[in-house]
Amino acid sequence: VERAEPAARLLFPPDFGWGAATSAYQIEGAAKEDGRGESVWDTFSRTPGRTRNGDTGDVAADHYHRYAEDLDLMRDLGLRSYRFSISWPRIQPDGTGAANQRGLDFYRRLVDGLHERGIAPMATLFHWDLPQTLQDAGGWESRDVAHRFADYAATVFAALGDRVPVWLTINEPKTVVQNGYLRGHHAPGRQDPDAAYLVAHHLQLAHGLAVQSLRADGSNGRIGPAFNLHPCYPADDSPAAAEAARLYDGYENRLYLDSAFHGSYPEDVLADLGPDSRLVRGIQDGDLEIISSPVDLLAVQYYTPIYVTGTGGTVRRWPTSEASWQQIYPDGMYDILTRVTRDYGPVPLTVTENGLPTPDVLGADGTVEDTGRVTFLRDHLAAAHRAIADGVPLESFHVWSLLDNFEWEEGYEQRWGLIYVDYPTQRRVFKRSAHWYRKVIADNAL
Ligand code: PNW
Repeated sequence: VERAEPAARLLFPPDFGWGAATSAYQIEGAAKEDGRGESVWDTFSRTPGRTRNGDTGDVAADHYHRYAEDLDLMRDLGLRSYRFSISWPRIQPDGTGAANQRGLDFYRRLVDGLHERGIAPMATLFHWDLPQTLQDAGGWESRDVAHRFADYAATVFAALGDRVPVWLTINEPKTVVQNGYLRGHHAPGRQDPDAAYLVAHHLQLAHGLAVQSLRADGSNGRIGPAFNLHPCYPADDSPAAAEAARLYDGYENRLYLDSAFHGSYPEDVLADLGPDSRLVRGIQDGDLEIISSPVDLLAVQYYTPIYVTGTGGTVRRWPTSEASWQQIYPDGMYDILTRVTRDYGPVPLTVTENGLPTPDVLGADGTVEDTGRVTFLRDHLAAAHRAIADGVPLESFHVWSLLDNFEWEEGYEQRWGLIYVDYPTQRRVFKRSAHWYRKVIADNAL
């Protein structure tokens, strides 16, 4: 069937930051090189039974050695922005003390290579690879670790502050809390709700202290938090579902947004946790002022909505991707971007992650036909475009991920990249979605 008229093109703002994202442990490999220390993810992934097939990030996509080739791929894709993370144990092998120069040099080479290709660097300071030494000293349950993070951040700003325009503090504090400390399927593998929310507080404190470190450093970069936000909808029309969805939203979203942007924790969550919770007991005078230190932007990561029943359970309404937790719902992108603008703005927004895993195979003809990813990205970008048209100050959008990589407890089986990685040879192949995205970027339009 032929369409009578071609669909209208969706033009993006002239300077829109088309991007892609990665994180250090998921792509770098070179786990024992140039003085890198060990992180909680080395420990976790090397523990039998923790990851699919026992996969670890020891080699990953070997980006530490292949970064120059990867930079050329980013240039070929036409990226305007590249979001990566800095490995804390490469900079401070034991989580404290003098900087490891060889670690800093790697990121300096990467950042300079981005500038040479006209790509703006966006650096995340912490994407879950806590130095193991700090875990041994209590990890994020220890308030002191927030201060260690601020020192690490200051070290990074001193070395790279003149050449990184955008910094993100902590990637998805919620995922550390929920997956690391509630459900236990991420490092450090704990299942302790009371510890989990104290960890949330210390992660938020670490964020605020790092913002203050950047201001003290005096460099020009902008800084903000990176939150994965799940729109929480009532599963039905009952008042009970509405109320349960609201509390769910407190735990998923407002716990982090309210503290960082309004300087308070949500009353409903605090009441639900109770006065004896370690979170409530762990809040000291002045903490919320630190946590709500003014930021320059808010980074939003959107993957899935959640539908909450009257008893606080969840149900599925949309098809899931290969990731069982992900329901495919593009309108959620519109809802979350407009909601944060309404409730926490005005603040410039960047989408720092959006994507899905697909069952990609490298064909005999050398192509990878990830049509599901093309549809997903097109629909989510259209929703983001609609949000921009309705006044949301969205300045950039980063696909998760640039490359196939180590998907945490799922190991290498889930492929999230625009670019296929043939792990035995480390050969990179543009998937159909990469060719599609290159054209979107070149046209600045869908
Ligand atoms: C993000 N959820 O994690 C991370 O920032 C990435 O490192 C990761 O590879 C990517 O998403 C894909 O999983 C998430 O349960 C983990 O909704 C869990 C959820 C969302 C994002």
